[in-house]
This record gives sequence, structure tokens and C-alpha cells, in this order.
Amino acid sequence: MLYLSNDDPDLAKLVSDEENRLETTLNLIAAENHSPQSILEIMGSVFNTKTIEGYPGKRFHSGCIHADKVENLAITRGKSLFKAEYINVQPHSGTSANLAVYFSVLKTGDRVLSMSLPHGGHLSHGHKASITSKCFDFSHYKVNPETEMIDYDQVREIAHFVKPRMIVAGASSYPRLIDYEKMSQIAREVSAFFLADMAHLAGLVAAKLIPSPIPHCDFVTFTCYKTMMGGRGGVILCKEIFGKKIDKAVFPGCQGTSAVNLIAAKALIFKLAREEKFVSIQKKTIQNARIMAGALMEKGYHIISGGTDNHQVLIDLTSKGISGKSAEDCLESAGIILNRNVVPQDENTPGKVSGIRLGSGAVSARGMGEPQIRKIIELMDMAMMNQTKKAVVKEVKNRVLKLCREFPVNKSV
Ligand code: DSN
Repeated sequence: MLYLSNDDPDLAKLVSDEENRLETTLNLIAAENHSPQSILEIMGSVFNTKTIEGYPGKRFHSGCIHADKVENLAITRGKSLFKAEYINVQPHSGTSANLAVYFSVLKTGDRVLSMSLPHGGHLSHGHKASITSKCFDFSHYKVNPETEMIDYDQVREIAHFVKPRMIVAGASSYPRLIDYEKMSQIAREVSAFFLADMAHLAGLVAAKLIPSPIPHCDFVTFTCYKTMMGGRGGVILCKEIFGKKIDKAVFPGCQGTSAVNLIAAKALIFKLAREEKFVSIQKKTIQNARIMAGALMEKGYHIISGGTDNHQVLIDLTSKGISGKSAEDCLESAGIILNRNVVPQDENTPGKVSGIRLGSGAVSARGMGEPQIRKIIELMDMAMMNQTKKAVVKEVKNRVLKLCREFPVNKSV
């Protein structure tokens, strides 16, 4: 950070402080991961300079000779990795990608059916606080109160009643596999388009460890920085017949120029995702999440849906008498970073909520396995159950630090 230290020592210090924070704490945020250093390098490269409205070979600015090659590389690698008919690598984020999909084939006011946010869905799936709900008429399905899993009969019943133009599968806090075949069947029954948002799952799908939604969907969106371990930004995969509509909806529909440095990072992670090390991190990610869920259940925690099939574990803390917010705060002071999360049937206030969400991606990328995961759960339990005892929380923090030192953040895949 030679130039930054010179231009802005305050910011340079914040970068170094953040690096230190990441090294000395355990990251259990399901929507984050440790990216390889090469991803950070390409995101900070001279490609940041280039403005590229349009698509390769059809730009509105000159000087795109190298930018076109970067975008074509991302397109070729992404299509091949995910076995997709068509790809658009320009969305700035997962929400931008979803917006572009909606606007590609829907008219404002059209009906859309998606998962309710407190039951696992995402803001951009028509939550009342999101612009998506102002543009389209969303209805929501929920998880079954007994199993805490998607109830496909309920989805079918609502779909036949509402007759949506689009059905959305996908979630930001749902620890189970989604039956995309069943969802696509329901979409066909009511002549709806079918979108799967696999933002959280892309790395696991790329490594072929969980079923891919792509063969069953008209559209699939994802982000590159969660299990995918890449840089920031979103991606849309779709059937060839929707390609032109998607391109128009992204640019000029929803965005101006995309960021070539981020498109380059997408091209890079699509290459790295084929490496053995990437696949083995993804395998560990799934194994570690299962170990987390099992160890927590042994300690009497209520794990939503009774387990996990992906990188997430969702805990309802109601029976332990603590809120998600107090658990999040106490764990942060002990060096364990995760987020409070609303859970199905949550009766707590929106600020406090009743749950926390754990993700196993970042600790798996650091090389941690069963012994370390069991230790993390011990430490979490110790801190959460002794929130008011400062000495206990400090002891947990010391043990977290020791674990972090034994498993430094990996710089490569
Ligand atoms: N969708 C949000 C989450 O899952 O935390 C951020 O990506």
C-alpha cells in the first residue's frame, strides 16, 4: 500500500487494521469469504479506469480492446463452468442482477411469487423495504412450521391461486437444498418464468457438490463473493432465448457502465473454481457446516430445520433466553463474527430478532476442520451463556486468537 500510505495515511491505517481484524477473528458470516490475493490484485488493477457501456465489440467508448477480451474471457469461462446457455457478467450486485431479470420479461405490476424474507428469502425478492416490491406485485411462500423446510404443496397452492408471471426460488438464510425440479414444474403448471437466486450457493454448485438449478431454470442469478470466494458483483445465467432481453435489461436498462476490474475478478474466480483446492474448500465448507449443526444440537440449541445441507446453520435462540442481537454483540467482543438473523415465526422485535446465522465458508478457506469447528462451537457456547461475565468472554477471545494464529488467512486457492 505504498501509494495509499503516501496519499492518505489514515485510510492506509484502516486497511491495515481491517487486515489485522480478519486475521485475528473468526469469520462466520455466511455472506462473506476470504478471497485469494490475486482477486484483490485484479480488483485493484488499471481496469478500474475503463468505461465500457455496451457489450464486447459494440461499445459506446473506444479503447476497449483489452476490456473486450476480459469480458469475453469471463463469458466463456462462466458459461463453461456452470454449463449455461447464456451469461451476462455485468451486474454490479446480486440485487442488480435480480432487478435486471425481473425487468427483462415482466411488466411493472406483474405478479411474482417468492420466499418470504423471515422464512429465508432476500430483500430483492419483493420485501416491502425493497424497490422490487414497488415495481412488482409479490406474494410469498413460507417454510412449513413443523419441518422448517419449504413446503412444495403450499408453493403449488399459492402459485395456482395467485397465477404469478414469475416464481423465484432461492434464499439468503435457508440451510436446506431446494428442489429446483419441483419448483420448475410448479412454474410450468402456471405458465410462469422461473428464476433461481443461488447467491449463497454458487461455490458449492461450481464444485458440483449440490444440485445445480441451471438445467431447470429460465434464469439463475448469483454473486461472486460468498461461497464463490471471488470479488464483488453479480452474474446472470439464462436460456439462450432470453439472452438479448437480459443484455438490454442490464445495460442500458438498469445500469450504465459495468466495472471491468470486477468483470476481470469474475473471469479469474471462474478459472480458480476448477482447481482442486477450490473444490476441497467447498467440500470442507459443507462438512464443517454439518459438524457445526451437530455440535450445537448436542448442546441443546434449536437448529432451524434440524440440520444443514449447505454452508449455513440457522439457530433460533428463543429457548436459550437470549436474542440474536445480544448473541451477535457478545460474540463480536469475543472475536467471533456472525450476524443476527430473523427466524421463521420470529416473535422478537426487528432490531433484536431471535436467531443467528453461521456460515462455514471463511473458516473452511482458512483450512479449519472438525477439531477446530468443535472448538469454535464450545467457545461460542461459553461466550453466549456467560455474556455478563467479562472474564469468561475475555478468555474466549484469547482462545479465538490462538486458533486464528494457528490458521492464518489463506492467500491463494
Ligand atoms: N444477502 C445478504 C446476506 O445474505 O447476508 C448480503 O449478501
